[in-house]
Amino acid sequence: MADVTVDWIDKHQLERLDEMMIVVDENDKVIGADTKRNCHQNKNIEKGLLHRAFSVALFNSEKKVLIQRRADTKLTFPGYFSDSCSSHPLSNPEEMEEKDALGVKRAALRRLQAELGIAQEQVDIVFMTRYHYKAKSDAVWGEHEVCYLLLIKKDVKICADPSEVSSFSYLTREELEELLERGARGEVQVTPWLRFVVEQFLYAWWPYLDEATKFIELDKIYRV
Ligand code: DMA
Ligand code: MN
Repeated sequence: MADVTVDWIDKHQLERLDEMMIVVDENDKVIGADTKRNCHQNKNIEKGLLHRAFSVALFNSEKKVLIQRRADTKLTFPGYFSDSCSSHPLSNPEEMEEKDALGVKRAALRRLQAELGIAQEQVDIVFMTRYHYKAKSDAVWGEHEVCYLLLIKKDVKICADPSEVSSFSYLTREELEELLERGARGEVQVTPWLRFVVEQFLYAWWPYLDEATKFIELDKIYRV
């Protein structure tokens, strides 16, 4: 800890830096475990440290997608607009279970509850595909993940935790396009994975949400 400055994060986010991530190779094979703190430092990422993550796109029955703005106290990408919910499965037997991506789905349920107050029995999660990407948040911190993209179609009751999420809204395709354009003009900050997920997947899925399972690619890992 002594070698890193994290003066914008609060006690809650600081404690979360001890969470144990699942360390994987580029094919998503588990090769170990390491802390959230170590996994998100650019100096370790530059040496190849890679961890498993997930990203949720939640659509309501009006076919609008839930977008959150990350709390200003988040370690990485504070205050950025992002996907419905993103986080990491933890290195424990329940969240490492690979059959039907059960471990990642359990982690998603845990974080939907923690960040957005979404009751676990409310949701049915579909594992769509994976993408491998790397992005710097600042000079010290960044992301390097094999990320499971999860789809939820459900009207849910939300009660967001302000230490995780500063605001949220449901956007149409046009409103999301406008948000990404504002991001490109530097008027707002948008996470790199939100931009990738929307441009690579959501624009294509949107007209076919009722039959989105036809887009499932279980064995593929997109390289960003
Ligand atoms: C990590 O998200 C996952 C991706 C896809 C970037 P995060 O920083 O929101 O994780 P957490 O909520 O656990 O801090
Ligand atoms: Mn991460």
